[in-house]
Amino acid sequence: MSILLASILESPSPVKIFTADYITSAPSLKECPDFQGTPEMVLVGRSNVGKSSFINSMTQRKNLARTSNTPGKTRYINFYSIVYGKSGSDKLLFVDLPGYGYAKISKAEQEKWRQNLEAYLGKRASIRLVIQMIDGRHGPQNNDIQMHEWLQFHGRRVQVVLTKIDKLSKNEIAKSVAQTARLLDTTPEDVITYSAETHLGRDKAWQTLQSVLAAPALPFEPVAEEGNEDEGYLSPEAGDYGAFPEFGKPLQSAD
Ligand SMILES: Nc1nc2c(ncn2[C@@H]2O[C@H](COP(=O)(O)OP(=O)(O)OP(=O)(O)O)[C@@H](O)[C@H]2O)c(=O)[nH]1
Ligand SMILES: [Mg+2]
Repeated sequence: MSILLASILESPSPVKIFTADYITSAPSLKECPDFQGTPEMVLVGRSNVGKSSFINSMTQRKNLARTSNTPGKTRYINFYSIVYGKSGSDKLLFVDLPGYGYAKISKAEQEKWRQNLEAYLGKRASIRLVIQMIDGRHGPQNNDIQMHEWLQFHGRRVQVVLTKIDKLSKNEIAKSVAQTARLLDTTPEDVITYSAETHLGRDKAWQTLQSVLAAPALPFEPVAEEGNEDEGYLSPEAGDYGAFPEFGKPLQSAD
């Protein structure tokens, strides 16, 4: 086999996107439409980490999701419908969430968002994967670790993505991956490094989404109402993981 042919076979061609459309924004779980089981791929992470930019990069659209230098741009639970694949028969939803760790909103609003997102992430049956985004320059912060543990404890499949790696050297990327794997108790191979500027990591991210969709969904039990100790949600064993990250918590380094 020629070297050229071998390299073409090895590097997958970018996933073909047929349509990528904004569908709706829901203020809370109750207002989220029923998409008849269409799998939801949910973006979580601190404010300004690059969640909306990731959606634009993955869908090869410049302005599908609203991005901004000002943290706190994304409000509500935003649904984007994507039709992709060889023949355009595959469909998924990207769900863009407000970022946590943004201190400049009122206490009341922070608490409202914490409750809305906890309910959505804890109870929505059609979530197939939570894509947890972490700024590659800073590594996981305490609220990222808290979110990671909460998601895993509640039976969510989680894919960690390190963002903004175009701002890092190769050496810095390797260090950031190692630190992330250590703090989130995963392996470096399981961490995707991504740049929404250069689209580095896009093929790997799509491969991951496709293999998640090809695998059976994890068995899912919606979390019980907050504060209902009879349901086990706030049982003593759950204590360490029962706390959902606060929205306005000041950023702290975990390392
Ligand atoms: N250099 C670089 N900049 C990025 C990357 N991803 C996002 N940004 C920039 O980071 C800023 C925040 O990006 P957003 O995608 O709006 O972040 P977000 O996580 O959706 O933020 P919130 O909606 O506030 O939670 C914007 O100025 C983006 O252009 C990246 O991979 N590389
Ligand atoms: Mg956003």
